[in-house]
Amino acid sequence: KTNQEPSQDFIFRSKLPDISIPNHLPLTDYVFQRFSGDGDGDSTKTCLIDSATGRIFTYADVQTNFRRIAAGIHRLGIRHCDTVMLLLPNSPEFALIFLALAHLGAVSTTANPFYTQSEIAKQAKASAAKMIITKRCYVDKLTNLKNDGVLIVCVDNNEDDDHCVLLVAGCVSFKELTQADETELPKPEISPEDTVAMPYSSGTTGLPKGVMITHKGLVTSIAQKVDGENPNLNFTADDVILCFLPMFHIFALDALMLTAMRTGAAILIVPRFELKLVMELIQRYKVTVVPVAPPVVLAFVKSTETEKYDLSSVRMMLSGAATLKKELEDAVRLKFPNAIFGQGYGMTESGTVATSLAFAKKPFKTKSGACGTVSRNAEMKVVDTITGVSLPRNKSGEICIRGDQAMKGYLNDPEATARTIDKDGWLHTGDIGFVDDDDEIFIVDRLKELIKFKGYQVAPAELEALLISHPSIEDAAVVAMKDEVADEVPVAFVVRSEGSQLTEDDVKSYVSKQVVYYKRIKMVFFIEAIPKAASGKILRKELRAKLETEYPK
Ligand code: 4UV
Repeated sequence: KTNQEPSQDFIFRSKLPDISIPNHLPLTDYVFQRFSGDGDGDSTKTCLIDSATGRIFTYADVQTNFRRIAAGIHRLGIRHCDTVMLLLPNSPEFALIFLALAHLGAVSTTANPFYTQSEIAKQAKASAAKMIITKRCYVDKLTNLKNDGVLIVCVDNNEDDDHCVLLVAGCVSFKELTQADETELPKPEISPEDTVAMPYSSGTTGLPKGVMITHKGLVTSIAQKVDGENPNLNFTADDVILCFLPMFHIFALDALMLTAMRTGAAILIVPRFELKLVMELIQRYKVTVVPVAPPVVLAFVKSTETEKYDLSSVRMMLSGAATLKKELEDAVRLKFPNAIFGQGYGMTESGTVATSLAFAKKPFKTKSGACGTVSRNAEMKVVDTITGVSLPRNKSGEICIRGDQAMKGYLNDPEATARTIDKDGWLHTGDIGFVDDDDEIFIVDRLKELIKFKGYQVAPAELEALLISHPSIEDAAVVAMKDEVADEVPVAFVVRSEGSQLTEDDVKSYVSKQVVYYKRIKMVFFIEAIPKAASGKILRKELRAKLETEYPK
């Protein structure tokens, strides 16, 4: 319940009691704790299923493979605290290599394999990646990086191809790296404060930044969900958990992949979401847990074919990464009558902020539309966006979170870190919401400039930088426009240079050549000047209001 601390802060906590979290352990030791020594896990159980090929990796296979791959990567010169980019679609290789790098004490910077050459180069350079692990089909986008000395490793390489180092070739011949001897690997000295994962996120403002997530942070985040007598997220060793959400994003990486592994569940890996295929897989593998993002919920709700498949095995559906409308939540429940439906709410920087207590082993009654209740072993407060004063229940303000699960900071950006995590350790999410009388969180708006296209991040500052690099563009601002399918799409306000005849199509095609599909500008509005505050800050609220009044859809 709400505590009134001496500072008069209203602090919200989970209804579940705090637990002891072994966050001194390196990530892989913690995740596979039940499968080592006298642990109660059955190592012959399936851990990973590759839906594309039918390959299966047991818990024993996964551990042997990631240890060998770690030794192989070490042999190639990667050391403790070095950064390696994972540029892979959802696949067992993604999981094995992420675990191998964690085991080695190295850092995985995860990126979308659909990124363009320049998006990949920006992240690889900013993160100082020494190696990029990818597939042959993406190698063409890496030529410049290769010339700059970054080692490119392909998981599906052929022996006769010499422009890449051999890593994994199909399911049987785990070559060079998997043939490495794991006993060769010197025991890595991993500190709980070492970074293990570094996805990129624009956070509350500006360009994408490297989010330093530590071993301690991830262990805490996983434990908050699945450890304890009454786990908040009751995954079990009997579960088959579907993974089509992108593994490079924190939701699938943390709340799905690593969390599932801690519990001994099986993870059915799907390269990308395709409704029919997913329904077929649910039926074939008797999938029990389906983590989703709101556009997937919409696809299920709109489909006229759900009745053709036996979806009755699904007992849990967890949505996150973007706003889910109450009506949609109510509608999807009808399609999965045996499933509990609820939301998780998180942020790359914060770890999981909240998870529905409907998923607990001993569940609580929850409401449709709620984003869950704050995670155990963490604190939450809601602050007035102008005064910073903490607010009581049922009052909307900026959601702040504090706990060991949060990031260490942004790579090489102490200013952005200080803007996000204040001196008292509160991480400011940039989301507006409130906590109701039953401790449930409702997100009502976003203070930050971030745009979310189907849950994917689109940073306005990144697109604005691209736009003003065009010789015929004087100034530009990018804001979100509401969209039924994608939730939000980026649209641009553009000030043409004097005498320029630039058209909407010119602007769109200029941007689309340089960015992944979901960052493409959907509409362009030419205006005289971008409204700005005296500080030079774009007045986005004004532009959003303009969209609603002057350009209604
Ligand atoms: O940084 P990011 O792309 O991160 C995410 C993370 C999502 C989750 C969801 C459930 C989990 O258990 C978990 O560990 C991670 O999306 O974007 C963060 C922003 O996305 C919006 C909100 O604006 C965040 O600051 N967002 C995320 N989840 C929700 C949401 C939600 N359930 N409802 C509304 N907005």
